Amino acid sequence: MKRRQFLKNATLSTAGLAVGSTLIACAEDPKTNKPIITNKTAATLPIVIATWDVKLATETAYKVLENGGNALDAVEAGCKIEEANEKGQSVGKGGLPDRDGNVTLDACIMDKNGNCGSVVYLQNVTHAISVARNVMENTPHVMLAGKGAEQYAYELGFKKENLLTEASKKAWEKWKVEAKYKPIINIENHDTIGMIAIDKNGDISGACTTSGLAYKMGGRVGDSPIIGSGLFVDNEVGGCVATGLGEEVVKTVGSFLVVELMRQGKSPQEACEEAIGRIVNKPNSDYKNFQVGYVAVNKQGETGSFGIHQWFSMTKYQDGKNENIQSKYIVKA
Ligand code: SD4
Repeated sequence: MKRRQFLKNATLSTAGLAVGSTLIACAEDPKTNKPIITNKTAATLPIVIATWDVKLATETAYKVLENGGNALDAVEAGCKIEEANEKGQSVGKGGLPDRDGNVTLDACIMDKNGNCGSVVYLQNVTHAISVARNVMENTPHVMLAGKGAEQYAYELGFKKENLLTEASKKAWEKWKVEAKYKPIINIENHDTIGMIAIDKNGDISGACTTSGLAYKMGGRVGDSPIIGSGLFVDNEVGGCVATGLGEEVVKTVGSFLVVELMRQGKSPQEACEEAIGRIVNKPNSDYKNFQVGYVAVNKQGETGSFGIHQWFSMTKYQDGKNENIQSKYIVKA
């Protein structure tokens, strides 16, 4: 494509542009108001990244994108896979309950235009992420909680289900024998799904869904449904999602922080590392006893991930390749 023709096609904003299925970095020169093509990274679109080893979820999302679907449809479809997976004990059906035996879900979603929707403390409905999307698209609100969120889900036609599976009930009963209330994430076994996708147009959306911290206090809400903490997307910069001990993510507004650091020029990897640094470098941080992990992607299609503990990973689907990648970390297993 000739440069003049490219400029004609380009939007005059600070943005990455998809040309065919390849992304070219593009920013506006403040003096001339003309786009500068930096060609920093020619990443192939589409891209899907997610927290933990969730290859079926990333594959599902990637297929949506390959078939011409947008990033928002992709992240919703991907997250639904884990919500329906009864074996995953941190998301949707089969999630571990709070200390009273109630499974309560938190989820949020964000689109390329900066719109967002969220549900907190949702019970008896598996697909919290789809309810969150409906809050975003079909209500004047951003967040619905508890009974109100559940009632809204039934109005939309979602069916009432018992989310406490036999396996999760057994695990809770075993926990009750000692019933030690430790607000520390079970670092060996958690798989909240957070996902960011960039579609063929170069547009970014993200989603995050969880049953939260196992055996939490009734009413406890973590980072996952809080825009800016569990998830943040800025279509001009990139997106980030968090997993791990939500309280620590909320205290540092983690995902927003990562995106803002990318806006200032940090790579996704550097931004994730700095955001984890803000947690572990606090005076008296107990970070050896909890996990927090971030995955991020920027508008140029570069990705990064970082966790406090070794057992954090990112799943990435790009160029037809679906891989689970061990994240860099601070504390060795
Ligand atoms: C929370 N961040 O509720 C969630 C838990 C989590 O994998 O990520 N589990 O704090």
